[in-house]
Amino acid sequence: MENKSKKELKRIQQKQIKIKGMHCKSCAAKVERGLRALKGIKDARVSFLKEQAFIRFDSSQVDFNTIDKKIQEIGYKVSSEGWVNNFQERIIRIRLENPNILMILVAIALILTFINFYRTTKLQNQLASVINGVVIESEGQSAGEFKEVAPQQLSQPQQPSRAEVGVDDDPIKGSENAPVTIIEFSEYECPFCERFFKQTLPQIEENYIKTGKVRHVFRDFPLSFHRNAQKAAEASECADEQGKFWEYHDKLFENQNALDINSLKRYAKDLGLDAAKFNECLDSGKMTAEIQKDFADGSRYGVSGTPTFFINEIELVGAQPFSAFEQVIEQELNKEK
Ligand SMILES: [Ca+2]
Ligand SMILES: [Ca+2]
Repeated sequence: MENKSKKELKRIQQKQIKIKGMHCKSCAAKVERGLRALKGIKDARVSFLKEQAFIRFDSSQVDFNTIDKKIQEIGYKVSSEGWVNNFQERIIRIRLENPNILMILVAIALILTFINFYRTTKLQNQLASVINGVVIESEGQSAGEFKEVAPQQLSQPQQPSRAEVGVDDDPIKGSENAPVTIIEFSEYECPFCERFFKQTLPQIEENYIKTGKVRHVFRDFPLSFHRNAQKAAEASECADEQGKFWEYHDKLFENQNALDINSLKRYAKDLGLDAAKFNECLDSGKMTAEIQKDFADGSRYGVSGTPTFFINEIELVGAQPFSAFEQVIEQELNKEK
């Protein structure tokens, strides 16, 4: 009997992995859901802030390759650092019906109150979980950290209504009367935005934009940790001023590795724009406020990462495959009928 339970323990493994490219809460929630759906996964928590996942699984039912493949299927990559940790499983289960542990927790809470505000807040979160009847796992620094982030990951982004997500004054490609509008919040330095541009957008363009069913709106959401994203967005608006937004937009995604000011100016010249006018627009910061407005609007709509799309009122996050867009677009087109 004891042997059997030892065997079971051996089978259950904990791993912490680095996942590349998650830029939003809902991306992490999606990975988490995907992993949890796998047979043999006992628990999965994903933090987009740390780009990490913490997984507990039964190694007799699921192996690393399957997990790795699942993450790739969802659209992300286990980083080259790969499986970085295999810490010992020591789980302290705290339940409401165990008053001793609950009292210890309360005592710790009191001590922590005097240590600092942050730690107190953390413990309060734990207590809240206990009150909700949730089993707390607290051992191993990482597991604890994940726990704090996980509830935020799981909160679903606000679903804005059709009226709320506006096209503003931003560039539109496609028929004015198209029944479906895709509003993209994106930027030029983000690798997943590039992936959407290269792998998915051509199919949307071919099947829906050219056929008058969909119009595509591009709004700016430059992430602060991308050094050139703000200026690149401004440059694209300067190109729009001269009627060449989409050509310039394509050029930037085709040259994502070179988005410094000189390159931005060179691309304008290559596309036959009035260089003096373009440079003056870019250098003067004329479009700064426009980009900031897009960013503020996006944040208000619940955008927390790029690329984020609103297909009519439906939010789609990340560089999803064409099929994901197709499904929502078709659903919207059928509503029109
Ligand atoms: Ca705008
Ligand atoms: Ca804009």
